[in-house]
Amino acid sequence: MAAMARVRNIVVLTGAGVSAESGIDTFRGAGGLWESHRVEDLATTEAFARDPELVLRFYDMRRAAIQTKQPNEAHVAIARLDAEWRGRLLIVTQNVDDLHERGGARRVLHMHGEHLNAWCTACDTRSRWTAPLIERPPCPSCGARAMRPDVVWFGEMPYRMDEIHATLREVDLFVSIGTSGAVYPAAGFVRTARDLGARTLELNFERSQGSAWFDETRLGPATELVPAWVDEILAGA
Ligand code: BV8
Repeated sequence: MAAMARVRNIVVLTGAGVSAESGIDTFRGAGGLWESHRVEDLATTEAFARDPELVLRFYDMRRAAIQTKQPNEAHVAIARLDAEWRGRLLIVTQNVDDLHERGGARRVLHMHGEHLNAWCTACDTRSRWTAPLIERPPCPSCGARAMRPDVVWFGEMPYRMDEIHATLREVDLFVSIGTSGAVYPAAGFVRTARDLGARTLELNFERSQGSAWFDETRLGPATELVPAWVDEILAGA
């Protein structure tokens, strides 16, 4: 990357590609999660209303699966950046796994929710949850058997958007890692950052749908690209 004006504030956006080498399915790649399941059948409030058992089983399977996986070198490198970067840093993840946290990252924002939280539709409480939901267990707070995955479905508003936009307004460097740029509003963040004068870098296995908006795109596996980029940015800090 060409010599940059001093970078102080970084936003990192991650998608399923950062967890792919940990063995967690991506959504749109070969054998991706959605290919064996129609999105419309699983990740919408309508689907949940129409067939709650199907949706609960889908998320129970994925919640259990992530608990058997480990963070990879990309998660660990992002955590090293988090620990050593003296400026502002926000790791906005579209992922609902907990591998950023288990890799050691702290400044993580799950804009699409988290597998390991359950959301009670009766009392609105969110509880840490690692077990299945298919049996409709009672909410720890109100006892109602009304919990759903605490995951943002299509047509639902992603979490903490005000905070994300406030951070993007101050960003100097926006780095997108392992996302296809297929889903909004996340896919639009690069344009917001660019329009506000930030430099933009994409680290991905293949060009994303938003590649044209990035100053630079590096292609390859996250476990190679991300540690190398973190070394570079910390050396120039
Ligand atoms: C909203 C949680 C508005 C659930 C997810 C038309 C009809 C209906 C809706 C829309 C429409 N047009 C636009 C919309 C809006 C819609 C949308 O964008 N749809 C798309 C499909 C067109 N968006 C929404 O509905 C959002 N909400 O707009 O609300 C609103 C306004 C007011 C009031 C209320 C509401 C909500 C979107 C969130 C949906 N939930 N996930 C779950 O996980 O089950 S989205 C899902 O896709 C994932 O969370 C993921 O974040 C997201 C994007 O996928 P990626 O992470 O990018 O993964 P993908 O497989 O696509 O790509 C992986 C990439 O990694 C690839 O590029 C691959 O090359 C790369 N890779 C693979 N291996 C590696 C690698 N890179 C590096 N190393 C490797 N080893």
